[in-house]
Amino acid sequence: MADLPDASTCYELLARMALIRRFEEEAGRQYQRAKAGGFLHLAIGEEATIVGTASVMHEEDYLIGTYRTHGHAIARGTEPKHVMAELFGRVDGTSGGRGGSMHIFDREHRFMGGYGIVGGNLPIAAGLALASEYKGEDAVTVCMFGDGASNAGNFGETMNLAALWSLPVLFLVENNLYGMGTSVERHSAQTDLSKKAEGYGIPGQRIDGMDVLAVRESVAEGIRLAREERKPTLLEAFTYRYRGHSAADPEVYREREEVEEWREKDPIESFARRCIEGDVLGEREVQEVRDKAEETVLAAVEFAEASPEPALDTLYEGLYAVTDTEGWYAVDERSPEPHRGEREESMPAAARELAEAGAAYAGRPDGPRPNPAESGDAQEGTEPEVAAEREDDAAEREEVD
Ligand SMILES: Cc1ncc(C[n+]2csc(CCOP(=O)(O)OP(=O)(O)O)c2C)c(N)n1
Ligand SMILES: [Mg+2]
Repeated sequence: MADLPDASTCYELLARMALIRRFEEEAGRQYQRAKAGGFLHLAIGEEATIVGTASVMHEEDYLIGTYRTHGHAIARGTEPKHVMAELFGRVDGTSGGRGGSMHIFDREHRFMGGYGIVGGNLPIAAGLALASEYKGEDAVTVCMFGDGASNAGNFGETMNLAALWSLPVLFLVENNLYGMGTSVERHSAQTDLSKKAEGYGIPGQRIDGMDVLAVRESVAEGIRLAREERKPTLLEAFTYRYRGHSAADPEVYREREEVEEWREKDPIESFARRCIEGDVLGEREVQEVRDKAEETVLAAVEFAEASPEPALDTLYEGLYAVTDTEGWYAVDERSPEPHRGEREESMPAAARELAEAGAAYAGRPDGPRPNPAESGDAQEGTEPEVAAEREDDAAEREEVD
């Protein structure tokens, strides 16, 4: 077991964990009151993994996580009131109120999200590390993701490039034993997740994610290896979420006894006890930590309530869209223009023509194949023609109406 650090470090670790716990309990309550919209994934129980990791990162390092990251942002230094305002969809939220719970983002504190696609943050982490490399920065990227995410295809792609290019990155699996309602034994052939990147040349280590000091020790070494030796590592931290996967989870996949067993290892209670028994903190200081957390969180709710909703005329701000293309934008090997079928909603005539051509072909497999490379509008559709076709379509729609 790692030795207790000095009193002020212990105080700070305990305070950060207690703040995140209280914040998330309140977030859950506000969600029930319909003050926070969208989805809500709480990491109650996982505070030691989160705080232990962030506490040994340098200011210039990057952290990227998943959709369960209110605590990660707070651990990185984001003010709780801005996270709460984001949950409330208000302008003072970390993403201007446009992202909500899954998209907390704070560039100033180098917290790079907040990512809703399972495993989607992995390649981004490699990209951040590559960017630091290009810029000659000393920064290390820490990428945290779930046990379920270790099955995503881009896990392998990311590990390969991270090792091949000697990127300054540390990967940390928050193994809370479940991907939604599916246990690790049922979702991963290799249940020792720390071994999952070995074949790519990335060594791994299993750690106790409920022990903030154990997490600190291993993460600090992983970060050192990344920073000084350009060697990525994969840490597997065993942790547990006491609440359901999201706010709506009947939790039929686990026994109450299992949750109770893990509650015995509560990362905050156990660390507070250790600090008191080790004579590093007193009962009074532990209570002070709780009181301060309460105060900060209640102030965060008040702040979020008072923050206005984004103005309606800013609805389209911050959106990326290819403005001269209808439908979604498609690029293929033929040409970069949009292709037939991709405008079907606004061009029913073109869509019908295409469908008829397909049906004709289906009936005559040996007959002439409609070839979009020759007959597609990328080749033949000049702008005026396309505009004329749209007008026809519009006229047709009016007739139907
Ligand atoms: C690519 C993708 N597939 C499926 C989902 C739906 N989904 C959301 S969370 C989740 C489970 C992920 O589990 P894990 O990686 O262990 O993270 P945890 O929720 O336990 O923190 C799934 C399958 C998604 N968001 N993205
Ligand atoms: Mg999980």
